[in-house]
Amino acid sequence: MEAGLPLVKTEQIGKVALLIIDNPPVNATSHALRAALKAALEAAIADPAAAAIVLIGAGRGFIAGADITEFERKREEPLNPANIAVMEQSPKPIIAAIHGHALGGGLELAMGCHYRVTTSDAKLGQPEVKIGITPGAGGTQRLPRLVGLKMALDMIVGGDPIDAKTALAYGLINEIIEGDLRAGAIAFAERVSDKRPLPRVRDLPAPAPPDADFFAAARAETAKRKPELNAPQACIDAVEAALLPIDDGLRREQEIFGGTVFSEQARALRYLFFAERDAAKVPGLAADTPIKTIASVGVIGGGTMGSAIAICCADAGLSVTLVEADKLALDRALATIRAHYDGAVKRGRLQSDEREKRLARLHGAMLLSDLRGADLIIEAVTEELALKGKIFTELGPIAKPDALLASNTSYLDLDLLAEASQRPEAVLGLHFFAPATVMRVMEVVRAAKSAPSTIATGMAFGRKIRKIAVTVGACDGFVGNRLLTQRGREVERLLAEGVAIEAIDRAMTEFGFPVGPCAAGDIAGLDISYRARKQRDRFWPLADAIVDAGRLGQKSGAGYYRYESGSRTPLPDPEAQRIIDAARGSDTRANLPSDAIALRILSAMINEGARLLDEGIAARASDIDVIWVYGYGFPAHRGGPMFYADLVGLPKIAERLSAAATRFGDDGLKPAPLLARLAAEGKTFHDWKRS
Ligand code: 3H9
Repeated sequence: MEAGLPLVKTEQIGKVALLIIDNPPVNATSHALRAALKAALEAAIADPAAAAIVLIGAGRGFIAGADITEFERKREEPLNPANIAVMEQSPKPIIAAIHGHALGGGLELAMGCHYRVTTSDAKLGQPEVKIGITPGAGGTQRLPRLVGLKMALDMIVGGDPIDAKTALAYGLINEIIEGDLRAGAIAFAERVSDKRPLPRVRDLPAPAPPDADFFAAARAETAKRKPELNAPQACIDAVEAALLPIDDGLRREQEIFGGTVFSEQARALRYLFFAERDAAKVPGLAADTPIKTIASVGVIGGGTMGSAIAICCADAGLSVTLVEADKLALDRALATIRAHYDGAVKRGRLQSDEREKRLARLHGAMLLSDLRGADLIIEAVTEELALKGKIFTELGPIAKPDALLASNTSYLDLDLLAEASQRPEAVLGLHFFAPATVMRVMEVVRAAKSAPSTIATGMAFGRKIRKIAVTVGACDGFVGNRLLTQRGREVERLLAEGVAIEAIDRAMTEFGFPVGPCAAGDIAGLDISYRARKQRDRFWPLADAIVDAGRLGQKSGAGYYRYESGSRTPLPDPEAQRIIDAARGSDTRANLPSDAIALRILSAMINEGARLLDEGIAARASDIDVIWVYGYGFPAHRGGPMFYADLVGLPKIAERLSAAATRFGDDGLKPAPLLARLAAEGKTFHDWKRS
């Protein structure tokens, strides 16, 4: 028998009512689903034919949580707590049958059931903290009662899910079903249908803290690791409320949830959640665009970047051939890779047998012709057009006919490389960010003649190596480095006005960047941007003066800061400031407040973002944000430069830029036409769509 509610279907199997939650793609508990679930629960509870009720998800998982899109406005009843109340008052046992994910509100609903069974590969978690909120349907009260305070705190403050085996060991679930979940859950339901009293999580005793300073220690540790974020601390407050009688704890949880859900940080993190997923959708690329299979990758160049790219590929199970020009360089690259894996084993991040498997996927070679079998060849040699051009010319006839040819260039003309290869349709840019093993984003650069399937395959390759791939157009610097150049230019202007190096960096770290722009330059190596400027006849006298003084950053022991031998800690260095002051011909200091410095730097970047949208290099503002958050350490809780601009208000950004253009007599500082237009129309970058 089947009764038809659209989002929750009920099937009666013997004496068990099976409630199938079917709200693709992830069974998020939207308002419609919550209402349908309430109706289905009430009907099954009232139905004398049902002795037990099983809740199961259709599709690839149980429930991924609340529908995040609804958090921008007041959510309508019935909310999940109402459904949990119905379940907890049920005189019949209710069993959650979990496969795939039970996350957030999904796990909260499951904990409102009397029993939980899962497949062996199920994952259970409270990831709310990752979108800047606390659990809001009893998770902070029921989870500690089931698994203890320590585990609950780890799960709720960390946000990472646990696997079924761990969940069973901690008492979060009652059984792992081997084989068919539906059949196993029904058999479980039949077994417990007569058992009374019904076990309810709410009836478990409030957990006791393991020691007196348990919560104080958790707060201190979280403040140290995530000083800028509000939600982790709010999560600790909510879990602490589990010491109260359950209804008092639930009330406290609601207050705390209400305080986080509309916060700027939560809005920014929610925005990023969808921005990341939107980045996967490439405008103009048909859904049925053929994607080539990439099983083997050739990497040319075993420097820092090439080695890291090879590691990313080997980590993802791909076979990699790394080509270097001579034996010495090749041995050095392979030793770097081995050292990377040894370090991971030493830190407990990798099992030693897994290290051996990954190393076994890596082969060294010294001839381009060794790449003739590769499905994808990524060139990652020094940023010199002549050298790269020569490689692409040679690759054309060597690579197999359907291979893709990619360059990791950051600035050079991809179309020239494409033409050199004689198969421009197969050429694309794959721009990784340093350190490539850590940074999560990758620009997939579309050259003028890149075939749609080349781009679609580049995006699929990005997913395969667990990067957030973003398609961008080809130009000098693509998206990320175009903004980086504007940031550097504004830093140069601030230095010229007499703002101190440390004041600039402090302003940006106070804004939330892990390091300021000057310290970041020291990490990257100041000679790299210096060379790029010289190639473009770009003259930044102050930045140049630092490099001309032989200060290349961390690698030479001094840049904008000085570094003690073996240390990466930037130490303020009066000598660097003296070099800058000598180059600007003044040692007067300008004392701008941090927020004014940050706004100036960000406005210059935002203006460039507007130009990138206008030029079609970036498809949407959120792509720029994703690239800057995951490629350059822009603070995620601020959403990215373009989201930040919308938050501050485009008129204010435009006004600031106009004032700077007048003050410096530089038309290049004027608001970009798109920014000026949106500001005048009272619109946001988020509203903007390419016509
Ligand atoms: C919560 O539960 C609060 C509670 O305490 C209750 C308070 C009252 N909502 O990631 P994918 C979309 S807060 C709306 O690519 P995967 C997603 O945008 C929530 N939409 O798949 C995408 O759409 P599109 C706590 C959602 O297989 C599509 O589904 N839960 C939601 O790589 C596929 O997503 C979380 O934070 C959602 N909750 O990964 C979990 N989730 O195709 C959030 C996904 O149009 N979700 N979508 O781009 C995830 O972590 C992953 O989606 C998951 C699947 C691991 C489940």
